[in-house]
Amino acid sequence: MTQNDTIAAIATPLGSAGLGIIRVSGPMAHELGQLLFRPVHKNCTWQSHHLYHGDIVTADGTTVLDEVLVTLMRKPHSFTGDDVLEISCHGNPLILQTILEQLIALGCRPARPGEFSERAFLNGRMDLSQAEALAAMISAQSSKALQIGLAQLKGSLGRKISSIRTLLIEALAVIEAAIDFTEDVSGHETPACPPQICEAMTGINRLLSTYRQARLVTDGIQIVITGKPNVGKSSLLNSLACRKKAIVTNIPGTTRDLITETIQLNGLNVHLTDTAGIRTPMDAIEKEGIDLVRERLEQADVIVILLDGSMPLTDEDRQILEENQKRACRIIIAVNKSDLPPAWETEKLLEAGGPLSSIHLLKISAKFGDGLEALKKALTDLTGSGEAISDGAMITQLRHKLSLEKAIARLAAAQNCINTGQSLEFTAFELHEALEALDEITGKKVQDDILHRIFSSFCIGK
Ligand SMILES: Nc1nc2c(ncn2[C@@H]2O[C@H](COP(=O)(O)OP(=O)(O)OP(=O)(O)O)[C@@H](O)[C@H]2O)c(=O)[nH]1
Ligand SMILES: [Mg+2]
Repeated sequence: MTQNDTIAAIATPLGSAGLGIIRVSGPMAHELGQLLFRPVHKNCTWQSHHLYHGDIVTADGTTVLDEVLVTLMRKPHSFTGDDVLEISCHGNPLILQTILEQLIALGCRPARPGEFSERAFLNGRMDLSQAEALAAMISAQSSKALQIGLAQLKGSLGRKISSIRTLLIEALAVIEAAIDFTEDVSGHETPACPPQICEAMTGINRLLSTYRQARLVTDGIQIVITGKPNVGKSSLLNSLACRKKAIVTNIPGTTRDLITETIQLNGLNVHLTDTAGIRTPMDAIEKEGIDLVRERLEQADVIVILLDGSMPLTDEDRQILEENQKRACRIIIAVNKSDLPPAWETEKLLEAGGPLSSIHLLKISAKFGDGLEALKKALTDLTGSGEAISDGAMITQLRHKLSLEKAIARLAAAQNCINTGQSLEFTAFELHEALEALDEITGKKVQDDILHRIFSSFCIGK
């Protein structure tokens, strides 16, 4: 890849819209602007970051293509750090495509996916975690995911990594000074483990602990509704989704497949799954449906076990409760049909003790909506995903998680080297390796193929 060529791409989605933007980056940006743009006012001086009004014409200057606004952003104060020209035209794909073709005819190259961001990274305009945040923000599906992306874009993760890095450099300085000293003086004592190593490990562990929550925010929460037939699972899905998504009848065994619906709850995406009622299957189809439920329960972040409060509990109910005891930390028991006279005392359920005793227990009416607000609150409370995000230093990418785990392992090895009195060179080596693992996150040190993989997953024009 060379940064000496000039790249161009349509930066807005293809389709009819009020406006569309073409982005050009590279040394020819200014010249291309001069060649294709006819300003309305003759005093167009191409001052950086100024908006000019005029027409875009064909490369041979004979035909006007559109009336536009153009901006030149001179390096290094641009998104990519190179000269950038942005042409804001009318959002017709034909216009956008024709302007792009004129730019290419004059020597521009069509940009690859993510190439603008890649240049921004290579020019030091952002670190790799910020570039990744940008991509995450563009594809964010919920307001909370956007919030995390924005914080990371503002450099929250990069700053946190940088402060941990500083600790390791300090620790390394102590170890390297001790190495020099032992070379000069014999009969030395092994130094104590620099406290910065322990501090850095705490910081990394704190970041790692944000991963699960951040993934819930970015990917959404998987909620599975289970229970025996006819307790009202499909009615609950419909009520939460505010539409008739699943068939509801009074015939037990109505639902056989998994039925999914995504709703927004507290700024989060919540993926609800309604399932076949669990009982001894009547036929092969029902058996298949029940097998699917068991599979889906394994992947659920939260399980809603629905019981029918208007009918006595049965062995089927008890079996479902028992089967899910091991998942007690992510269970909500909702006792449905609270609009009907109760057939048993709900609270008694928890008195038996055991893992279920600390569980969320709610009374609801899926049909009439009673208790659904409390249920929604319990759903987000249980995942901890409704909590406000403080300084935004969270990790959302598996790549970051793996690098942090690598760093922790290296630091543990460094501690072990010191504690077991091994040569200090080994400790220094482990600290260097930990630093490299951290540098993979911000991109200070990262292999080309990883870079390529990251940026090629971006959209064109970004
Ligand atoms: N009174 C009352 N009836 C309800 C309530 N929720 C569901 N029902 C009724 O219970 C029956 C079964 O409801 P469904 O939502 O189909 O139950 P399900 O658990 O999905 O049943 P399967 O798909 O067969 O497993 C229907 O007649 C519903 O109208 C409720 O809150 N109150
Ligand atoms: Mg159903």
